[in-house]
Amino acid sequence: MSENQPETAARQKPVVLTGMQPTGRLHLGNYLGAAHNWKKMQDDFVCYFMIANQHAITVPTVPADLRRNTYSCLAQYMACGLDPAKSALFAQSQVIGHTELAWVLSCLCPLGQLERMTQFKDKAKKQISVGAGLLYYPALMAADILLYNAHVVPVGEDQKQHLEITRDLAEKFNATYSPTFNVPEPFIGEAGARIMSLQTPTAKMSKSDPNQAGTVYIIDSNDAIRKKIMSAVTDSEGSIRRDPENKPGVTNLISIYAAAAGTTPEAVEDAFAGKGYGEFKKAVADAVVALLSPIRDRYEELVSQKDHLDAVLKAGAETAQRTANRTLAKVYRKVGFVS
Ligand code: ATP
Ligand code: LTN
Repeated sequence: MSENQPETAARQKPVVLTGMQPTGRLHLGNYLGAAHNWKKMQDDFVCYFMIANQHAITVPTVPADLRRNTYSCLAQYMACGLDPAKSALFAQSQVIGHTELAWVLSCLCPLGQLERMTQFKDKAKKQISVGAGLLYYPALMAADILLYNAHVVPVGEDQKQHLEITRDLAEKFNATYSPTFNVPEPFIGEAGARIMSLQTPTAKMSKSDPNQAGTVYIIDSNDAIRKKIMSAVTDSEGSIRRDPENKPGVTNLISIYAAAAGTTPEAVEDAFAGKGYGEFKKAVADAVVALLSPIRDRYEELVSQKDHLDAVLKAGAETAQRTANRTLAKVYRKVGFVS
Protein backbone atom coordinates (compact mmCIF):
# COMPACT_ATOMS: atom_id res chain seq x y z
CA MET A 1 0.00 0.00 0.00
CA SER A 2 1.38 3.40 -0.97
CA GLU A 3 1.81 5.97 1.73
CA ASN A 4 -0.53 8.26 -0.15
CA GLN A 5 -3.48 5.95 0.31
CA PRO A 6 -6.44 7.45 2.18
CA GLU A 7 -5.91 6.04 5.65
CA THR A 8 -2.26 6.93 6.11
CA ALA A 9 -2.65 10.43 4.78
CA ALA A 10 -5.98 11.06 6.50
CA ARG A 11 -4.56 13.17 9.26
CA GLN A 12 -2.88 15.76 7.06
CA LYS A 13 -4.93 16.25 3.95
CA PRO A 14 -8.54 17.27 3.33
CA VAL A 15 -10.84 14.56 2.01
CA VAL A 16 -12.42 14.35 -1.45
CA LEU A 17 -15.24 11.99 -2.35
CA THR A 18 -16.87 11.86 -5.73
CA GLY A 19 -18.25 9.40 -8.24
CA MET A 20 -20.24 8.68 -11.37
CA GLN A 21 -22.90 6.19 -12.22
CA PRO A 22 -21.65 3.25 -14.29
CA THR A 23 -24.01 3.83 -17.16
CA GLY A 24 -21.59 3.13 -20.03
CA ARG A 25 -18.96 5.18 -21.73
CA LEU A 26 -17.74 8.47 -20.24
CA HIS A 27 -18.11 11.44 -22.59
CA LEU A 28 -16.06 14.58 -23.04
CA GLY A 29 -18.34 16.45 -20.60
CA ASN A 30 -17.74 13.82 -17.91
CA TYR A 31 -14.01 14.07 -18.54
CA LEU A 32 -13.55 17.84 -18.77
CA GLY A 33 -16.22 18.63 -16.16
CA ALA A 34 -15.27 15.91 -13.69
CA ALA A 35 -12.57 13.21 -14.13
CA HIS A 36 -9.91 15.66 -15.36
CA ASN A 37 -10.19 17.66 -12.12
CA TRP A 38 -10.29 14.51 -10.00
CA LYS A 39 -6.97 13.35 -11.39
CA LYS A 40 -5.33 16.63 -10.43
CA MET A 41 -6.56 16.40 -6.84
CA GLN A 42 -4.91 13.09 -5.99
CA ASP A 43 -1.70 14.50 -4.57
CA ASP A 44 -3.24 17.21 -2.41
CA PHE A 45 -6.30 15.42 -1.03
CA VAL A 46 -7.20 12.05 0.42
CA CYS A 47 -9.36 10.83 -2.45
CA TYR A 48 -12.23 8.36 -2.60
CA PHE A 49 -13.43 7.75 -6.17
CA MET A 50 -16.61 5.74 -6.18
CA ILE A 51 -18.57 3.94 -8.87
CA ALA A 52 -22.18 4.72 -7.96
CA ASN A 53 -23.74 1.37 -8.89
CA GLN A 54 -26.43 1.66 -6.20
CA HIS A 55 -27.52 4.96 -7.74
CA ALA A 56 -27.60 3.29 -11.14
CA ILE A 57 -30.54 1.04 -10.17
CA THR A 58 -32.78 4.04 -9.43
CA VAL A 59 -33.88 3.63 -13.06
CA PRO A 60 -34.41 0.28 -14.79
CA THR A 61 -31.12 -1.51 -15.55
CA VAL A 62 -30.13 -4.86 -17.07
CA PRO A 63 -27.98 -6.79 -14.51
CA ALA A 64 -25.39 -8.00 -17.04
CA ASP A 65 -24.99 -4.45 -18.38
CA LEU A 66 -24.59 -3.01 -14.88
CA ARG A 67 -21.86 -5.54 -14.05
CA ARG A 68 -20.00 -4.96 -17.32
CA ASN A 69 -20.35 -1.19 -17.05
CA THR A 70 -18.96 -1.24 -13.52
CA TYR A 71 -15.69 -2.77 -14.77
CA SER A 72 -15.71 -0.51 -17.79
CA CYS A 73 -16.22 2.55 -15.57
CA LEU A 74 -13.29 1.50 -13.39
CA ALA A 75 -11.07 0.98 -16.45
CA GLN A 76 -12.10 4.43 -17.71
CA TYR A 77 -11.38 6.02 -14.29
CA MET A 78 -7.91 4.46 -14.34
CA ALA A 79 -7.33 5.38 -17.99
CA CYS A 80 -8.17 8.99 -17.07
CA GLY A 81 -5.37 8.89 -14.51
CA LEU A 82 -7.13 7.91 -11.28
CA ASP A 83 -4.43 5.91 -9.58
CA PRO A 84 -5.23 3.08 -7.15
CA ALA A 85 -1.82 3.59 -5.53
CA LYS A 86 -2.87 7.09 -4.49
CA SER A 87 -6.66 6.92 -4.11
CA ALA A 88 -9.37 4.46 -3.09
CA LEU A 89 -11.28 3.32 -6.20
CA PHE A 90 -14.31 1.25 -5.27
CA ALA A 91 -17.89 0.29 -6.10
CA GLN A 92 -20.54 1.76 -3.78
CA SER A 93 -22.26 -1.63 -3.29
CA GLN A 94 -19.01 -3.17 -2.00
CA VAL A 95 -18.93 -0.94 1.08
CA ILE A 96 -21.45 -1.40 3.85
CA GLY A 97 -22.60 1.92 5.18
CA HIS A 98 -23.81 3.90 2.16
CA THR A 99 -27.40 2.67 2.29
CA GLU A 100 -27.36 2.50 6.11
CA LEU A 101 -26.38 6.15 6.44
CA ALA A 102 -28.76 7.10 3.62
CA TRP A 103 -31.63 5.72 5.69
CA VAL A 104 -30.68 7.79 8.74
CA LEU A 105 -30.29 10.93 6.58
CA SER A 106 -33.52 10.33 4.69
CA CYS A 107 -35.36 10.41 8.02
CA LEU A 108 -34.06 13.99 8.46
CA CYS A 109 -34.80 15.05 4.90
CA PRO A 110 -38.01 16.95 4.08
CA LEU A 111 -39.97 15.17 1.37
CA GLY A 112 -40.69 18.47 -0.41
CA GLN A 113 -36.97 19.12 -0.87
CA LEU A 114 -36.51 15.75 -2.58
CA GLU A 115 -39.53 16.38 -4.81
CA ARG A 116 -38.09 19.73 -5.94
CA MET A 117 -34.83 18.28 -7.32
CA THR A 118 -34.42 19.06 -11.03
CA GLN A 119 -32.80 15.69 -11.75
CA PHE A 120 -35.68 13.86 -10.05
CA LYS A 121 -38.26 15.78 -12.07
CA ASP A 122 -36.38 15.23 -15.34
CA LYS A 123 -35.78 11.53 -14.78
CA ALA A 124 -39.27 10.86 -13.36
CA LYS A 125 -40.82 12.30 -16.54
CA LYS A 126 -39.02 9.63 -18.57
CA GLN A 127 -40.26 6.66 -16.46
CA ILE A 128 -43.58 4.88 -16.75
CA SER A 129 -43.37 3.96 -13.09
CA VAL A 130 -41.18 5.99 -10.70
CA GLY A 131 -39.41 4.00 -7.96
CA ALA A 132 -39.01 5.50 -4.48
CA GLY A 133 -35.22 5.09 -4.93
CA LEU A 134 -35.23 7.80 -7.60
CA LEU A 135 -36.74 10.21 -5.09
CA TYR A 136 -34.26 9.12 -2.37
CA TYR A 137 -31.30 9.50 -4.74
CA PRO A 138 -29.97 12.69 -3.06
CA ALA A 139 -30.10 11.10 0.43
CA LEU A 140 -27.90 8.26 -0.85
CA MET A 141 -25.57 10.78 -2.47
CA ALA A 142 -25.37 12.72 0.81
CA ALA A 143 -24.52 9.46 2.59
CA ASP A 144 -21.73 8.73 0.06
CA ILE A 145 -20.15 12.06 0.88
CA LEU A 146 -20.72 12.21 4.65
CA LEU A 147 -19.63 8.60 5.25
CA TYR A 148 -16.08 9.74 4.45
CA ASN A 149 -16.55 13.15 6.06
CA ALA A 150 -15.49 14.71 2.78
CA HIS A 151 -14.48 18.36 2.71
CA VAL A 152 -14.63 18.79 -1.06
CA VAL A 153 -16.80 17.20 -3.75
CA PRO A 154 -15.63 17.82 -7.33
CA VAL A 155 -18.59 17.58 -9.72
CA GLY A 156 -20.01 19.20 -12.84
CA GLU A 157 -22.47 22.06 -12.46
CA ASP A 158 -25.55 19.82 -12.77
CA GLN A 159 -24.82 18.22 -9.38
CA LYS A 160 -24.81 21.50 -7.42
CA GLN A 161 -28.39 21.06 -6.20
CA HIS A 162 -27.57 17.62 -4.76
CA LEU A 163 -24.61 19.13 -2.94
CA GLU A 164 -26.94 21.70 -1.37
CA ILE A 165 -29.08 18.89 0.11
CA THR A 166 -25.93 17.19 1.38
CA ARG A 167 -24.87 20.40 3.13
CA ASP A 168 -28.36 20.84 4.62
CA LEU A 169 -28.37 17.24 5.89
CA ALA A 170 -24.91 17.56 7.42
CA GLU A 171 -26.02 20.70 9.26
CA LYS A 172 -29.30 19.13 10.30
CA PHE A 173 -27.61 15.99 11.67
CA ASN A 174 -25.05 18.11 13.53
CA ALA A 175 -27.80 20.28 15.04
CA THR A 176 -30.16 17.39 15.87
CA TYR A 177 -27.53 15.15 17.49
CA SER A 178 -24.11 16.78 17.92
CA PRO A 179 -21.35 18.06 15.63
CA THR A 180 -20.32 15.07 13.50
CA PHE A 181 -19.97 15.96 9.84
CA ASN A 182 -17.98 18.52 7.87
CA VAL A 183 -20.26 20.61 5.71
CA PRO A 184 -18.77 19.76 2.31
CA GLU A 185 -18.04 22.26 -0.45
CA PRO A 186 -18.66 21.57 -4.12
CA PHE A 187 -15.66 22.05 -6.39
CA ILE A 188 -16.74 23.05 -9.87
CA GLY A 189 -13.76 23.62 -12.15
CA GLU A 190 -13.92 26.70 -14.37
CA ALA A 191 -12.93 25.19 -17.70
CA GLY A 192 -15.25 22.42 -18.81
CA ALA A 193 -17.86 22.76 -16.04
CA ARG A 194 -20.62 22.58 -18.63
CA ILE A 195 -19.77 21.09 -22.01
CA MET A 196 -22.67 21.29 -24.42
CA SER A 197 -23.85 18.93 -27.15
CA LEU A 198 -22.07 19.52 -30.46
CA GLN A 199 -25.39 19.24 -32.29
CA THR A 200 -27.69 21.04 -29.83
CA PRO A 201 -25.31 23.43 -28.10
CA THR A 202 -28.06 24.78 -25.86
CA ALA A 203 -28.29 21.37 -24.08
CA LYS A 204 -25.51 19.72 -22.07
CA MET A 205 -23.48 16.96 -23.66
CA SER A 206 -25.07 13.76 -22.43
CA LYS A 207 -25.06 10.06 -23.10
CA SER A 208 -28.85 10.11 -23.17
CA ASP A 209 -28.97 12.74 -25.94
CA PRO A 210 -30.99 11.14 -28.76
CA ASN A 211 -28.64 12.78 -31.29
CA GLN A 212 -25.42 10.90 -30.53
CA ALA A 213 -23.49 12.89 -33.15
CA GLY A 214 -23.39 15.64 -30.50
CA THR A 215 -21.62 13.52 -27.85
CA VAL A 216 -17.90 12.69 -28.00
CA TYR A 217 -16.98 9.63 -25.93
CA ILE A 218 -13.54 9.38 -24.39
CA ILE A 219 -13.01 5.99 -26.02
CA ASP A 220 -14.28 7.02 -29.48
CA SER A 221 -11.87 6.35 -32.37
CA ASN A 222 -9.85 9.33 -33.63
CA ASP A 223 -11.92 9.30 -36.82
CA ALA A 224 -15.20 9.39 -34.90
CA ILE A 225 -13.94 12.28 -32.75
CA ARG A 226 -12.84 14.28 -35.81
CA LYS A 227 -16.10 13.59 -37.64
CA LYS A 228 -18.24 14.73 -34.70
CA ILE A 229 -16.22 17.91 -34.15
CA MET A 230 -16.03 18.82 -37.85
CA SER A 231 -19.85 18.50 -38.05
CA ALA A 232 -20.48 20.57 -34.91
CA VAL A 233 -23.25 23.15 -35.28
CA THR A 234 -21.94 26.75 -35.47
CA ASP A 235 -23.57 29.90 -36.92
CA SER A 236 -23.38 32.08 -39.99
CA GLU A 237 -21.47 34.98 -38.44
CA GLY A 238 -18.01 33.56 -39.01
CA SER A 239 -16.14 35.01 -36.01
CA ILE A 240 -14.53 33.00 -33.25
CA ARG A 241 -15.75 34.69 -30.10
CA ARG A 242 -17.84 33.77 -27.09
CA ASP A 243 -21.50 34.68 -27.02
CA PRO A 244 -23.46 31.91 -25.28
CA GLU A 245 -26.81 33.35 -26.28
CA ASN A 246 -26.27 34.04 -29.97
CA LYS A 247 -23.33 31.74 -30.72
CA PRO A 248 -23.75 28.71 -28.42
CA GLY A 249 -21.98 26.32 -30.81
CA VAL A 250 -18.83 28.40 -31.23
CA THR A 251 -18.82 29.28 -27.52
CA ASN A 252 -18.91 25.57 -26.71
CA LEU A 253 -16.06 24.78 -29.11
CA ILE A 254 -13.99 27.55 -27.49
CA SER A 255 -14.62 26.01 -24.04
CA ILE A 256 -13.71 22.55 -25.32
CA TYR A 257 -10.50 23.78 -26.95
CA ALA A 258 -9.50 25.78 -23.85
CA ALA A 259 -10.14 22.86 -21.49
CA ALA A 260 -8.50 20.28 -23.78
CA ALA A 261 -5.42 22.36 -24.53
CA GLY A 262 -5.07 23.70 -20.98
CA THR A 263 -5.50 27.34 -21.93
CA THR A 264 -8.10 30.07 -21.34
CA PRO A 265 -11.09 30.95 -23.53
CA GLU A 266 -9.66 34.48 -23.92
CA ALA A 267 -6.39 33.07 -25.28
CA VAL A 268 -8.36 30.90 -27.74
CA GLU A 269 -10.27 33.94 -29.01
CA ASP A 270 -6.98 35.82 -29.48
CA ALA A 271 -5.24 32.91 -31.20
CA PHE A 272 -8.07 32.36 -33.69
CA ALA A 273 -9.08 35.99 -34.36
CA GLY A 274 -9.76 36.38 -38.10
CA LYS A 275 -9.57 32.62 -38.81
CA GLY A 276 -12.38 30.55 -40.35
CA TYR A 277 -14.59 27.95 -38.67
CA GLY A 278 -13.07 25.09 -40.73
CA GLU A 279 -9.56 25.84 -39.49
CA PHE A 280 -10.79 26.34 -35.93
CA LYS A 281 -12.75 23.08 -35.86
CA LYS A 282 -9.72 21.21 -37.15
CA ALA A 283 -7.63 22.66 -34.31
CA VAL A 284 -10.33 21.69 -31.78
CA ALA A 285 -10.41 18.16 -33.22
CA ASP A 286 -6.58 17.91 -33.02
CA ALA A 287 -6.60 19.06 -29.38
CA VAL A 288 -9.34 16.60 -28.41
CA VAL A 289 -7.69 13.69 -30.26
CA ALA A 290 -4.36 14.49 -28.57
CA LEU A 291 -6.12 14.51 -25.21
CA LEU A 292 -8.24 11.39 -25.64
CA SER A 293 -6.21 8.96 -27.74
CA PRO A 294 -3.77 7.99 -24.92
CA ILE A 295 -6.79 7.54 -22.62
CA ARG A 296 -8.46 5.23 -25.13
CA ASP A 297 -5.28 3.17 -25.59
CA ARG A 298 -4.86 2.76 -21.84
CA TYR A 299 -8.55 1.86 -21.45
CA GLU A 300 -8.25 -0.88 -24.07
CA GLU A 301 -5.28 -2.37 -22.22
CA LEU A 302 -7.05 -2.30 -18.87
CA VAL A 303 -10.60 -3.36 -19.66
CA SER A 304 -9.73 -6.96 -20.47
CA GLN A 305 -7.71 -7.42 -17.24
CA LYS A 306 -10.63 -8.49 -15.10
CA ASP A 307 -8.51 -9.97 -12.29
CA HIS A 308 -6.54 -6.77 -11.98
CA LEU A 309 -9.73 -4.68 -11.95
CA ASP A 310 -11.22 -6.96 -9.27
CA ALA A 311 -8.07 -6.55 -7.17
CA VAL A 312 -8.27 -2.75 -7.49
CA LEU A 313 -11.93 -2.76 -6.43
CA LYS A 314 -11.21 -5.06 -3.50
CA ALA A 315 -8.33 -2.94 -2.18
CA GLY A 316 -10.33 0.26 -2.67
CA ALA A 317 -13.37 -1.16 -0.90
CA GLU A 318 -11.25 -2.35 2.05
CA THR A 319 -9.76 1.10 2.51
CA ALA A 320 -13.18 2.75 2.17
CA GLN A 321 -14.81 0.24 4.52
CA ARG A 322 -12.46 1.09 7.39
CA THR A 323 -13.48 4.75 7.25
CA ALA A 324 -17.14 3.86 6.67
CA ASN A 325 -17.18 1.61 9.74
CA ARG A 326 -15.91 4.39 11.97
CA THR A 327 -18.45 6.92 10.72
CA LEU A 328 -21.36 4.53 10.85
CA ALA A 329 -20.54 3.43 14.41
CA LYS A 330 -20.43 7.07 15.50
CA VAL A 331 -23.71 7.88 13.73
CA TYR A 332 -25.53 4.85 15.16
CA ARG A 333 -24.36 5.74 18.66
CA LYS A 334 -25.53 9.35 18.31
CA VAL A 335 -28.89 8.33 16.90
CA GLY A 336 -29.46 5.97 19.83
CA PHE A 337 -29.21 2.59 18.10
CA VAL A 338 -28.08 -0.13 20.54
CA SER A 339 -24.66 -1.52 19.70
P1 ATP B 1 -26.61 11.56 -18.71
O1 ATP B 1 -25.85 11.37 -19.95
O2 ATP B 1 -27.51 10.43 -18.37
O3 ATP B 1 -27.22 12.94 -18.63
P2 ATP B 1 -24.31 12.43 -17.53
O4 ATP B 1 -23.59 12.39 -18.80
O5 ATP B 1 -24.77 13.75 -16.99
O6 ATP B 1 -25.53 11.49 -17.59
P3 ATP B 1 -23.37 11.68 -14.93
O7 ATP B 1 -23.00 10.31 -14.53
O8 ATP B 1 -24.65 12.24 -14.40
O9 ATP B 1 -23.37 11.74 -16.51
O10 ATP B 1 -22.22 12.69 -14.58
C1 ATP B 1 -20.93 12.36 -14.12
C2 ATP B 1 -20.14 13.62 -13.82
O11 ATP B 1 -19.91 14.35 -15.03
C3 ATP B 1 -20.86 14.60 -12.89
O12 ATP B 1 -19.92 15.21 -12.02
C4 ATP B 1 -21.44 15.61 -13.83
O13 ATP B 1 -21.64 16.85 -13.19
C5 ATP B 1 -20.38 15.69 -14.90
N1 ATP B 1 -20.96 16.05 -16.20
C6 ATP B 1 -21.93 15.37 -16.87
N2 ATP B 1 -22.22 15.97 -18.03
C7 ATP B 1 -21.41 17.06 -18.12
C8 ATP B 1 -21.22 18.08 -19.10
N3 ATP B 1 -21.92 18.10 -20.23
N4 ATP B 1 -20.32 19.05 -18.84
C9 ATP B 1 -19.58 19.05 -17.72
N5 ATP B 1 -19.71 18.11 -16.75
C10 ATP B 1 -20.60 17.12 -16.94
N1 LTN C 1 -25.14 11.86 -8.74
C1 LTN C 1 -23.84 11.79 -9.33
C2 LTN C 1 -23.09 10.54 -8.99
C3 LTN C 1 -22.81 10.47 -7.53
C4 LTN C 1 -21.94 11.32 -6.79
C5 LTN C 1 -22.02 10.86 -5.45
C6 LTN C 1 -21.16 12.42 -7.12
C7 LTN C 1 -23.33 9.57 -6.67
N2 LTN C 1 -22.86 9.80 -5.40
C8 LTN C 1 -21.29 11.49 -4.42
C9 LTN C 1 -20.44 13.05 -6.08
C10 LTN C 1 -20.53 12.58 -4.76
C11 LTN C 1 -24.01 11.84 -10.84
O1 LTN C 1 -25.01 11.44 -11.36
N3 LTN C 1 -23.04 12.30 -11.52
